[in-house]
Amino acid sequence: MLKITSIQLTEINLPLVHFFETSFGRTYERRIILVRVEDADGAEGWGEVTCGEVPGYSDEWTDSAWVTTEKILAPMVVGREVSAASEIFDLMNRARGHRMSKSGIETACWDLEAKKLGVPLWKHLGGVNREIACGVSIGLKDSTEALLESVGREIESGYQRIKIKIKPGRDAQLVEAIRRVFPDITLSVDANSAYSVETDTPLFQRLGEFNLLMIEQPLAPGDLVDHAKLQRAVATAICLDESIVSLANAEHAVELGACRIFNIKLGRVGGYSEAKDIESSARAHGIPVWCGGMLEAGIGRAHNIALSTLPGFTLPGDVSASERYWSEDIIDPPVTVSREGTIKAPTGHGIGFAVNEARVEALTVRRETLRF
Ligand code: OSB
Ligand code: MG
Repeated sequence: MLKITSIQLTEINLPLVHFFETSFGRTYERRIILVRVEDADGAEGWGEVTCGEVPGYSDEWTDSAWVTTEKILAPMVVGREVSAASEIFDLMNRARGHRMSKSGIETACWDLEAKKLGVPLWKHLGGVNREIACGVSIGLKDSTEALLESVGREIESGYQRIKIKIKPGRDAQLVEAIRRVFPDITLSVDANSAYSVETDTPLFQRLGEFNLLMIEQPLAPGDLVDHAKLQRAVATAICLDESIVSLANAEHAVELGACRIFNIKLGRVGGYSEAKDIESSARAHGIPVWCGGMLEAGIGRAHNIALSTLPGFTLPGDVSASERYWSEDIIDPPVTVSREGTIKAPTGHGIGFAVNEARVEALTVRRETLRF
């Protein structure tokens, strides 16, 4: 039995070590909502809402997530009794969408449940990978030289796969420049929906010459049909990110032939219940998956590590070391990556990292608690 008696929201402002730029814009500082849930026994769990500061990647953003969680979602969960964390997502099903907000609460409940059981969350989820393979996502830079330098540094650190962001006008020439210096590295591109099948199919055909592992989300999120057209026209595997917000989307993508790989993000799909369903469906269909990132602080990062231990996660994800983002993370210890480009699944209970509450306090700009 699980009965959440309070949900506390905390907004922290956390400057990035280096700005991060995608086809939809540049971020210097994160505004992150942390979710702390507590039950009648005083047990606690932590989650992180992974939306951005503007509705660029998805339609959720920090302020919309705050009011939605406070006024709509938390009241659907606080004081309700369910048999397990796996039922929390369904408690919120009268609210359409807002999956990142739902995920903040849902993942916190899974952490609490694993802590009460006295097991690492990744084991509680059915994880099998004791070490996860790590790649990095490199944003758009001010110059090609800066990009090449960044690629070199990440390869030197041991990361197993490099992904670069592209946007119209800054695509093939970046890939070509990287391939000239690094002919053999495992390389992907992520377009964050910036292209169209009508005008850009020849570009993606040309990218086929560069032995890319995948092309991530070239077209609009809702456009599975156009992704299927593009996948038929190009040699490189298409990976869907923004398009896959539910198990139904994932199965439609497979049926249409819209991609050959999925990126799974906890926030985008509404938490572990849906993420696990997508992972097992993908595994049944022979679709490899990997865990995406949303520039998470430590709590979100810890949840991504747990998710990545599920058996279908066979490709290096975007889960990387805390130090790439933060001068000091909000968890202890921070996430570190081995020379082989791996992260060990933690042995501690729940998410397996302690929340540094003094650090959180110092970064807090607002707090709100909903009680039963
Ligand atoms: O598309 O994967 C994406 C960051 C913000 C929004 C969308 C994306 C990303 C990343 C960064 O690629 C992944 C990370 O390092 O957290
Ligand atoms: Mg992406």
